[in-house]
Amino acid sequence: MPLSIPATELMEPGHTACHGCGATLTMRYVLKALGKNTVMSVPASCWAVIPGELPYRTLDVPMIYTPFAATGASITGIRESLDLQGKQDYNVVGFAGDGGTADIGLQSLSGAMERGHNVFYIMYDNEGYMNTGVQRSASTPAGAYTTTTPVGPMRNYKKQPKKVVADLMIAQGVPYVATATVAYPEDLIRKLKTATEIVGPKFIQILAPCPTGWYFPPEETVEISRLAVKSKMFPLFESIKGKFKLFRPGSPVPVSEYLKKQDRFKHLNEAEIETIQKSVDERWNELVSREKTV
Ligand SMILES: Cc1ncc(C[n+]2csc(CCOP(=O)(O)OP(=O)(O)O)c2C)c(N)n1
Ligand code: SF4
Repeated sequence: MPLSIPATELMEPGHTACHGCGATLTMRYVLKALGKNTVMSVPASCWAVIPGELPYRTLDVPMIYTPFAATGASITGIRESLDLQGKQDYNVVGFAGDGGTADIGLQSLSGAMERGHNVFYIMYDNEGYMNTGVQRSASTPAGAYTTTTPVGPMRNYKKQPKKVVADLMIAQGVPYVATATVAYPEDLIRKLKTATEIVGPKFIQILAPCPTGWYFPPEETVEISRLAVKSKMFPLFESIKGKFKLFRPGSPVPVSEYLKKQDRFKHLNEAEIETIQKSVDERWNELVSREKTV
């Protein structure tokens, strides 16, 4: 059977990620889409560890480690320097976790996008600071247990809603903004390829389930990322020069189907799940109306 995604592998075996790591699959698919003329800038995160140490690095593309807050600044510098050398055919990619994007790198990201550089920024969204022990980020969804939102007698789980960086980027007028997830590699790769055709800044937020921090068995990564879309917890959309398109899952499921697969939500009672369902429905309706108004 012919493959529906590029056969090229630019990620070698032997990485140091946990079994079933969605962030690792994300990198693999991103490189399949962008090809070998790609330069990666990675801040402090799981991905600063996953490729391993020289000379055993598992990526077949150049990669620079950048300070946690500086991914946006670093990709614009790399872009400028490649352009000066006449190397316009290189893709310059910031590849950062949600902590490094929604929280600590947001100013640098926003600046890079505002200056209009021809760069990609990929946010792999594992919804927490996983590399340092599963702390909450602004991108952690409401209801989740993390080590900084513990669920003891105080039921002090994450109470604030997820900050959706893709929404911020659309509001800022970034010409290409999309969400994707590893359960739909064809969609993910198509979005990256569409983005390649746009000269200017591109921002893609990719849901990357983390068995270690979401507390589920490693073989369920793809199923859980599919349920994130079907339950509308993580809607897939695309905004091309302001034109907004929403993907409608064929057989939607209630959020409980998604939540019950992950022990980070196991403390939630029925009323709390109902509250999450309501906020998911409200956001979905808002996205549907956004599609109609642009
Ligand atoms: C300025 C700074 N603060 C804190 C750290 C420690 N640190 C390293 S990785 C990390 C978590 C990164 O979280 P995220 O960006 O979500 O990526 P993930 O670990 O989930 O892949 C932290 C806090 C650091 N390296 N630099
Ligand atoms: S902690 Fe999560 S994101 Fe980090 S390597 Fe393990 S599975 Fe991947």
